[in-house]
Amino acid sequence: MNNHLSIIGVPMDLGQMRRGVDMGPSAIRYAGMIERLEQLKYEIEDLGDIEIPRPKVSNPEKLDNLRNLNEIAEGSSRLAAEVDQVVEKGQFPLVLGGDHSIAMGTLAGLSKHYDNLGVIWYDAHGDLNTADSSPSGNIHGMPLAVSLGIGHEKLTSIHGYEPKIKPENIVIIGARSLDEGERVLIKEKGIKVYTMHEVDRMGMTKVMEESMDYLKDRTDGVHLSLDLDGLDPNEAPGVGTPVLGGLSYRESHLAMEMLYQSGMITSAEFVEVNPILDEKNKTATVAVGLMGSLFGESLK
Ligand code: B3U
Ligand code: MN
Ligand code: MN
Repeated sequence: MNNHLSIIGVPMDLGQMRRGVDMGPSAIRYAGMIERLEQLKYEIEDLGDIEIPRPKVSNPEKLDNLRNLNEIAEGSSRLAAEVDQVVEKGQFPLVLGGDHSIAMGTLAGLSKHYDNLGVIWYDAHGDLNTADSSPSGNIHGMPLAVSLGIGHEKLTSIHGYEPKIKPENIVIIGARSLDEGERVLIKEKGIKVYTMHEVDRMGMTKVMEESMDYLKDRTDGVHLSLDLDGLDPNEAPGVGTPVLGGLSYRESHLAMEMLYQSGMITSAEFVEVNPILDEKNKTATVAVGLMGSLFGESLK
């Protein structure tokens, strides 16, 4: 694995309605991320936080069912430029959210460096909505669709090209709350999904083995986009849209350890940590623990 990690914080809370997730990067740093990763002998550069524009109105309008469209597009472009530079320098981008809308910027900065960027989307949700299918108008439910080139032009064109990723290079793990429009898109595009049903039937070991086998031959890099709400809310309560029946702490560590062993992960982001909704920084601490496993803590 790349020995040089560059940390980018993204204090973004405009992709959904619950304030506080913009403090995710602080909460994760406070939970001891840097010390933890330094112990594993990585060279770490903390690039600080991206500046996110504040919306001018306190009750944001839902422009075309896309709440805070302009500010999110602007913040994502800034993130894309920063991620792009990190990859250009040959370093591993580790992005801290912020709500999941930031993945549009991360993927925009990454994907131009790859012919076939793979994506592991670890999440209770599909994040495959468009303005037409979204029940909420919240852009954090749309970044995977946007990265496929489906959605508002202001979002799909971030960083000047589209699409960022191909449907056959995606694996979704942990899904248990998919909207109707998302189900249609998954079928139509043939996106590989391991819902909680499959995780329970097959076990996490098999899910990860299959996912990694599937991505190995078709991709030249794999991004891990880990939404903390993929985990069960008993173990990661500090998230804006908790869904019962999620991935356990143990399954998640196993998944991270297997990814470390595979050596295939080339970038990662940890999103949706909301310290205001959390219990004593538990969710940020879980996120840092998962980073430990992803970067080889128990196996290095
Ligand atoms: N699918 C719903 C809910 C949701 C999506 N992502 C999160 N929640 N975290 C929506 O609003 O698109
Ligand atoms: Mn998500
Ligand atoms: Mn989610």
